[in-house]
Amino acid sequence: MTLRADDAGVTVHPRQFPTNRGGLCQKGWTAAELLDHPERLTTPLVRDPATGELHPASWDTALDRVVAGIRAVQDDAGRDAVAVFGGGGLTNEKAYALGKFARIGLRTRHIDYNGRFCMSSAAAAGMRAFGIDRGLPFPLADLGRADTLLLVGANPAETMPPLVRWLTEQRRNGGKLIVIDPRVTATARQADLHLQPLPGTDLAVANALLHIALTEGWVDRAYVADRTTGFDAVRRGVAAWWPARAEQLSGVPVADLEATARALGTGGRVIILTARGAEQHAKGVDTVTAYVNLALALGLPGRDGSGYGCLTGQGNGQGGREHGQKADQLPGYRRIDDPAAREHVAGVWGVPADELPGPGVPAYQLLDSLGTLGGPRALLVFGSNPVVSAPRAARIEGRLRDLDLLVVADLLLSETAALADVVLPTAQWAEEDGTMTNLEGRVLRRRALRPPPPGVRTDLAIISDLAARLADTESTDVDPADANPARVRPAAVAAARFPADPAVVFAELRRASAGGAADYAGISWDRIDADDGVYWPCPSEDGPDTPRLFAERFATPDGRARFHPVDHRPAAEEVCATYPLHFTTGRVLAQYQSGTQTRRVAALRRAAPEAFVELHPDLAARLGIDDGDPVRVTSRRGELRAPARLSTGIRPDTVFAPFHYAGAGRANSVTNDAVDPISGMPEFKICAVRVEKA
Ligand SMILES: Nc1nc2c(c(=O)[nH]1)N[C@H]1C(S)=C(S)[C@@H](COP(=O)(O)OP(=O)(O)OC[C@H]3O[C@@H](n4cnc5c(=O)[nH]c(N)nc54)[C@H](O)[C@@H]3O)O[C@H]1N2
Ligand SMILES: Nc1nc2c(c(=O)[nH]1)N[C@H]1C(S)=C(S)[C@@H](COP(=O)(O)OP(=O)(O)OC[C@H]3O[C@@H](n4cnc5c(=O)[nH]c(N)nc54)[C@H](O)[C@@H]3O)O[C@H]1N2
Ligand SMILES: [Mo]
Repeated sequence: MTLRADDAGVTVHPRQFPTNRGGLCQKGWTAAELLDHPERLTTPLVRDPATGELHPASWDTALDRVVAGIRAVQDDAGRDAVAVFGGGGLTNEKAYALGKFARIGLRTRHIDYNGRFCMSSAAAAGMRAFGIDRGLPFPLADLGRADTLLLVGANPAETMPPLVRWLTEQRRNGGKLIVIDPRVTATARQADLHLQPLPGTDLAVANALLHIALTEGWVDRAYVADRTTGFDAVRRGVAAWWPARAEQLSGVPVADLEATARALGTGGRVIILTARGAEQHAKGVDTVTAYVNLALALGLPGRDGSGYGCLTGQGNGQGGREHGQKADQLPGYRRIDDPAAREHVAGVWGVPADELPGPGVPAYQLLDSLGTLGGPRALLVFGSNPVVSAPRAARIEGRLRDLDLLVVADLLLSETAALADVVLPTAQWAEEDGTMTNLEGRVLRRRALRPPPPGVRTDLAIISDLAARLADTESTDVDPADANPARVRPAAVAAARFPADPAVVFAELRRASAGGAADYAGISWDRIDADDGVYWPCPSEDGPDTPRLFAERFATPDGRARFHPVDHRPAAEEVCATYPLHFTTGRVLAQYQSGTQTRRVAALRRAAPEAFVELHPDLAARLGIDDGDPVRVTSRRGELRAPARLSTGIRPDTVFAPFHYAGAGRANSVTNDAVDPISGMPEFKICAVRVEKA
């Protein structure tokens, strides 16, 4: 199968590749249509203060405006008055350059990225249990061999179509697929067993599953004794989660809990995977931890063909979280508050370690502080559209409007770019080289197929240009205590520090990551080509890479995995008489993320033209709503208007909407901005609403 997008000059053809076996989803093969889309940005835009409108401008004008704006707020309010917001779709090279630019170009502590809305709960749970965060600690192909595969809050049939081949293979091999989702999704329809809990009750379900495994004697005592610590507290905690109690809370029948526990506890090769349905909660870290506890008690992690993993979402969801876009992080998955990490990275960057700022704050907290007293007054956005994708989006939209300076680098005029003072047109996937790291921790090449359109620069070139201009205008009165001549950086030095060539950036990333958890030191572009991808950690060029983690030890100081006792707690917002229904959100096959790109592709627009509100026919009847009727979903924060879509596949106490749309159909007008205390993950997957015919 080879598909060619009209006039794009680029042909996207699936090739035989071990990860997806040549599979490519509809979004993949229509992506070429965007390359020469009429709405593609090909010139910078600058807002005219008199008219308030965006006008085309030269790169010089646009970049001068950015630099003047940054200088103004930093001179007035200090370096942290400028913030950077990145994205998990950026290549490793860009994510790395952006983190470095924030820390030593802008010298601000404020950088975070949309992965906080995506991967952060599973990442934090993985770190605390295993001492490392790699989505899958084993190759994807293991899924096809699993006797039992449990998917918790994941709908790969719509969100990761290439992965479905492994599910099919698993079934063909006689394996059992169990899906936990409040909706009968395309994935749940393929399952042998579908558990349909109330949103936000996955933790209780996991504790009950472990309770049953303990009662039935399915816990792997030898593994627990040899390879883990902390089981006793977990055992005591789950003692209170007898199955009938979990049924009462979640609505999952005891018989289904027992059947699931049996399949996991007696299944041979067993894999447990979580995705956003379980993770995007104010208790996301604890919920993932409950499934990790279950996996550890059954002796799965590190056992051949078994384990726990998280289905990483964005194009570079894994690599994007390793090289310094996170508020608390330096390249190689190092911590910015670790003195040894600071020394190492500052050495690679050629600055004194004490010049590196400290940790910033997680994404939602950052966005919510913009333009407020003491908060950042300028924001640079690369690869995200928070006006659509942030929780409680109307409030965040207001924060963005309060900024002195909003700069957005994008290929299209996203809803966030439309609010910007300066919009910088950037290259996209087919127009630049780089690397991405997939959910298996496998570093892959992304190749330029053609140059960017005239007038468009790559993100790396934009960062390089900005660094040079900032150095040129560096004022010594930013911080008089720092007026040290050794720190003055002329433009040429700054530009050399921020090379625009991705190959040069990758070479530096390798050195910066050396010795870190996500060690890329031994990964060269040539080796990636030769081996069809290289799994980190890979510390030396002539040494092996690491397709499988945990076979002998975990990445903790004592080599043992750590149990953590976790208990169910209610959602941050519970239903009440005024807001009696549960609202949850997610994705549809034909739209991607905030929709900037996919809402502009005709075939995808036809397939999924507008937002909808999915509700059960019994609920609809009670509310006097027919299929297709316009409905209003209201929460304490705002409302969403979209046509009703009746489905017996959803619980009658829960309504669902996709989050891909802007305007009246924006699901995030309704969502709750409560966040997980450990990961900073917002509670996208549950809040309380009222539904009416509009
Ligand atoms: N088509 C398409 N594919 C995508 C994307 C896209 O936007 N569109 N985005 C990519 C990205 S960045 C990501 S992160 C992944 C996300 O991939 P998934 O995690 O598979 O996607 P979601 O639809 O957000 O959530 C999965 C399921 O969680 C269920 N759910 C809701 N609340 C709960 C709950 O409380 N408990 C449980 N157990 N389930 C619940 C929803 O009904 C939904 O079916 O997809 C990636 N792939
Ligand atoms: N209610 C609700 N909200 C959610 C979720 C949910 O399940 N429910 N899921 C959350 C999740 S998991 C995620 S990942 C976020 C995603 O939401 P966002 O962070 O908004 O991510 P995208 O929509 O992918 O935005 C990417 C933007 O960057 C642009 N872009 C693409 N490639 C590049 C590039 O290389 N460089 C630059 N400079 N720009 C580029 C695109 O055109 C687009 O405008 O949404 C979160 N929001
Ligand atoms: Mo995501």
